[in-house]
Amino acid sequence: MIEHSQVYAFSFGPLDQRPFGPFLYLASMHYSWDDTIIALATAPGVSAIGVLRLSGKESFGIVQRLFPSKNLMEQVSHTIHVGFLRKGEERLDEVVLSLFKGPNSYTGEDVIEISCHGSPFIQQRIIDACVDEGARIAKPGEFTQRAFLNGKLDLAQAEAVADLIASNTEAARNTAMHAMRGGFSKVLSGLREQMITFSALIELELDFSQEDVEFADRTKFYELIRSAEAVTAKLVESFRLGNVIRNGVRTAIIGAPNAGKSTLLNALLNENRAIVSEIAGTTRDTIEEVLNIDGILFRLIDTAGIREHTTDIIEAIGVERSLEKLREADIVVYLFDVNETSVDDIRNITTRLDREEKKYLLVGNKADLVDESIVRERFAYQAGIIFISAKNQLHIDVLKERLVDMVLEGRIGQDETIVTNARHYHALRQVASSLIDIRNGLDTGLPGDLLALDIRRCLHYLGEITGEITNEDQLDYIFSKFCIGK
Ligand SMILES: Nc1nc2c(ncn2[C@@H]2O[C@H](COP(=O)(O)OP(=O)(O)OP(=O)(O)O)[C@@H](O)[C@H]2O)c(=O)[nH]1
Ligand SMILES: [Mg+2]
Repeated sequence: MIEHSQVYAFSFGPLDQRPFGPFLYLASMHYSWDDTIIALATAPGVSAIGVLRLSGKESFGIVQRLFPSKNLMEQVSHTIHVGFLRKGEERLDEVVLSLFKGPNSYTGEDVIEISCHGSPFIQQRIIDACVDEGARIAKPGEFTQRAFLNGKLDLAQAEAVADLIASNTEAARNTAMHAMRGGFSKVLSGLREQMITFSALIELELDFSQEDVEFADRTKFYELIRSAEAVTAKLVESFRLGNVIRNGVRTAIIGAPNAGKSTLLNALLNENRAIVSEIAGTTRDTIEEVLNIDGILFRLIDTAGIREHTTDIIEAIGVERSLEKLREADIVVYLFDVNETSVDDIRNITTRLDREEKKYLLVGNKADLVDESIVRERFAYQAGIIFISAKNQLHIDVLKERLVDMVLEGRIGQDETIVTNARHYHALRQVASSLIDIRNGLDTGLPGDLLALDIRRCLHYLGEITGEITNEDQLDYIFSKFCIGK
């Protein structure tokens, strides 16, 4: 079904020595498909307008047969045209056509977008008519897959398109947008190019192995590997933040019974979500709610108050769950009643949280019942405690700010490259480990041919991220997770 006009094999050393099996090594290519695909590009359901998109060789031919009032092939690319779509005598709808002639289109092929009325019935009639004329319903992500295969986007950028569509917070949108514009790819392809240069020189040495020459300057290469390791480590580390941006920050509110955890949850959400009472042990099960603060999604978890010795079985189960939530949390908000808590209690708690290697915030509640300055003085040894009154909504904004700071740690500039994609993360970890092997190889004076093998492994995984090296199954899998019409 696919016919490719130019495919260049791209590898280092003889093709039969390629170490990673049946991969497509892509350098520069242009695909053209026999079939023309169609899908609804806007959300299904009733709306003001809906957009249908066609891509492929026959786009113009298919729409032309339904749109008799103008000769579409004679029109200039990137223009719009109003008229009726007809099937035989029947008028399907009055529509606006946007014409994009390849290669200057999203997919690189001839593309037509049909803006029609937003009735699912009309949209289906138009899709059926196009299918009758020879179009095929697109698979999920197929438009973007074609864009990728035509070199319009690299794989990391294409995946960012999916992230962008799925993003539901400001922070998620920013990272996806940055990746889509190629921020991530730029870092990696820069690295890859430098590695390729060295790799080529080392491969060249192999051809002259009898003569004992060194073309590749080992000291320079060593420097390159060092800086590559630093870049990769930063990217790998950014995944934790990336993950959090995509999926939300798990924030567990932990503390003794009656500390005011449920009251705090309600104050943060600004609604009466959890039951509050003066009876210790009110919350038995955990309650989860999401909250967007400054574009970051927090998954707030209210837990059962933790006390060491409880005779109530249900409460004991609740406590067990709280401890579990504590272990799973990205951030722990440790809430305590300033009137009931001693300095020693706080010391014990911080030792425990430090031991669990948890990020935590210490929050002293019920500050309304005492003179705040006295309390501040009492806990002065422990920096960074936030004093609030959950009940009176006092300093809740300070707590929110601190939560955001804690996630970002001042790191997220608009242009910061953050890895949000698990596939990239796993490939980057492989890159990191092969860089260590290369460095060790240089340290121990490993022969060129073995060094070359490690370098190839590293290049392979770098290329996997941007899609310079992919296999077809993997591509199908990646694009199948897109929505239809994209
Ligand atoms: N004065 C004052 N009372 C508060 C404050 N926050 C909570 N309370 C009261 O403290 C009591 C316990 O509050 P909850 O929110 O149910 O406490 P909890 O930590 O969820 O308790 P458990 O679910 O039993 O672990 C209630 O009577 C609240 O009204 C506060 O800031 N000031
Ligand atoms: Mg509670």
